[in-house]
Amino acid sequence: MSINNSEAFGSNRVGEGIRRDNFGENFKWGVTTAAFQIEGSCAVDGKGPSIWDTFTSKKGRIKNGHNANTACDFYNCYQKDVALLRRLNIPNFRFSISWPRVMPDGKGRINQRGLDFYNRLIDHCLENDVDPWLTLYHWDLPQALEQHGGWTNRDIVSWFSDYTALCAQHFGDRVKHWLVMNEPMVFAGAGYFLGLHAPGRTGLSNFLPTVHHVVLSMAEGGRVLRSVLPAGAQIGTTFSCSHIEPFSDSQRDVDAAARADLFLNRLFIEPVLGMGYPTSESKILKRIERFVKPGDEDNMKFDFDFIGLQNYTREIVRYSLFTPYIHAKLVKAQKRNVPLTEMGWEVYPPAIYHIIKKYDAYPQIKKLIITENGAAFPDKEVDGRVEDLERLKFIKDNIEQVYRAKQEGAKVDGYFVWTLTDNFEWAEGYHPRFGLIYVDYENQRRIIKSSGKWYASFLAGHL
Ligand code: GCO
Repeated sequence: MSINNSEAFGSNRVGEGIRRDNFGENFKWGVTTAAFQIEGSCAVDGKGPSIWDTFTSKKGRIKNGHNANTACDFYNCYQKDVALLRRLNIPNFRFSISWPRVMPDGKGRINQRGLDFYNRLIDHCLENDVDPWLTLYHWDLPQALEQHGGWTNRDIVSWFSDYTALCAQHFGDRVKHWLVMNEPMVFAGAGYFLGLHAPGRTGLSNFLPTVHHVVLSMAEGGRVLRSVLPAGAQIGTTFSCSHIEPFSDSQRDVDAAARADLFLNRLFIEPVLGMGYPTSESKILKRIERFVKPGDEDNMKFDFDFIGLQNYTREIVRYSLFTPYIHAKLVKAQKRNVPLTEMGWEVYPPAIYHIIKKYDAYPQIKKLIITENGAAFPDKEVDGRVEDLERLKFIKDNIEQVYRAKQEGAKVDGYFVWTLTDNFEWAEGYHPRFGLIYVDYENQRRIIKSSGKWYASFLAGHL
């Protein structure tokens, strides 16, 4: 199908007529998903419960009381979804392994039926010329480990290391691209400080040890992968990144924006790059030192082959006396009279350009891949069609901004849309739809949206 972009969207200032070819042959195009958000089958074939199974079963945690017990039924429908990937010409498919599916208690016992599922999925991708990109941790910690303190317990570094080794041993012969963690700041911040995500813990006493153990595990995961995987495997990890601007030029707002940047954009990556935690710039963060043991500084580092950046919007930050610890708050997009997505996030494609430039400036980073970018809009199915022109424009505009950065010499080498099908959006339940493909949750019917058709044409080189 062809969509008349110029008619629908006017002229493109940034990337007039941008084509896949412009990015070169080695640029990786893909789409990203996460186990808990799509798989369902939460208690079959020997899978253990995850902290998200527990969290979603508690009253009042998820909007509309939704859970992910069935989600997109990907566990049973994976062949159908891989066929859709093919139809959309998407060459790279990023998905995550559910830790409790392969190790029901998080450590020790191995669940062969869980490993078999991922073997089938990986093989099916390869048979269809789709390259699997595997994320080891996309937030669904085994509940049994939470019973032992989860990420707040330093022993998790060795639990995670064993889990990583298991995956590397079983899938490393076929999977070439590996991502250790997905967005540590989001799961540490929302899950261990604000209590909005699983496991629902709050406060600095949970957050700070979590940060440190996640950083150690991320680097350790990298080392384990490097030691087990065949030469040539590409090892990365991903970070949530928000382009931040101060609300005004006042020194107080500028300083507040810098503090927000420290937590949202620098906290996890700098120790991994060998720069240590930015403790000299934050009194609160200095308290993390009580969890750091001799030798940790070295073990926090790992030389990743690529760094995944995930960006959705920009944030405007202002000084706030009443926000504990960081005295900075986000000025909600709803109050700024700007275009919004269904998540209430500002539609601002240049954010991804600024983010690429920001991380490109770290000389230690070898390669950047946009491992997630996308948007939720209120999709409507009309006569079997979903005309999501806002999402189409969002993705196209963001790709143009990636190109802008690439043309200026940034080391960005890939772009993955979040996400293939509509799915379970964590605490927001099923209401926000991010997919290139619409899901009717009543009957698991899929409908390729206009954005999906556009991406397919773009990837085929027809645009
Ligand atoms: C992420 C999240 C995704 C979200 C997406 C939209 O990695 O950012 O894990 O799972 O669904 O970001 O909020």
